Amino acid sequence: MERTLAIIKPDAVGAGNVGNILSRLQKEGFRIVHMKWIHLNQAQAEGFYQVHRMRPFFSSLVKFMTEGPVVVLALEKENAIADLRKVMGATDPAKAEPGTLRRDYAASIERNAIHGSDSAQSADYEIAYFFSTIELSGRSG
Ligand code: FUP
Repeated sequence: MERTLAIIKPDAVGAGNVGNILSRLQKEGFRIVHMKWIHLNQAQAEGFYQVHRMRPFFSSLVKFMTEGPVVVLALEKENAIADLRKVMGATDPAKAEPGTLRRDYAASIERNAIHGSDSAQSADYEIAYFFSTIELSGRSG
């Protein structure tokens, strides 16, 4: 079993698509291990996207990620990391395959509905970024 971190982004939360996205993830076989509703502040969003801090879109991305609440999920499944990326679709929804979450729910490369970890190392880092020791040591692990 593998774990990955997903974030239902402010555009999808604001549009009322949390239920649809959770339902789709569960239909695809992901088990929700941890879940959190949070409205990130600027420092928290900047910290999460620190690998992109030198990119031209960084400040706009941080502004978007703090415009409203997000739903953060630790998901478990065999091949969770690659499979979530497949269900999400390409970063740019115009290039995302039909039936992917970004094709169905995203508006642009920035307002793209959902985040998913891109590697095992990112998944470990990102799960620990959002979930505390008490959550990660509970009975769901
Ligand atoms: P992804 O892993 O598919 O989320 O995409 P990236 O890691 O390449 O980018 C991370 C986030 O940066 C994207 F979700 C949206 C944002 N981004 C932009 O806003 N503009 C860009 O040109 C590229 C990425």
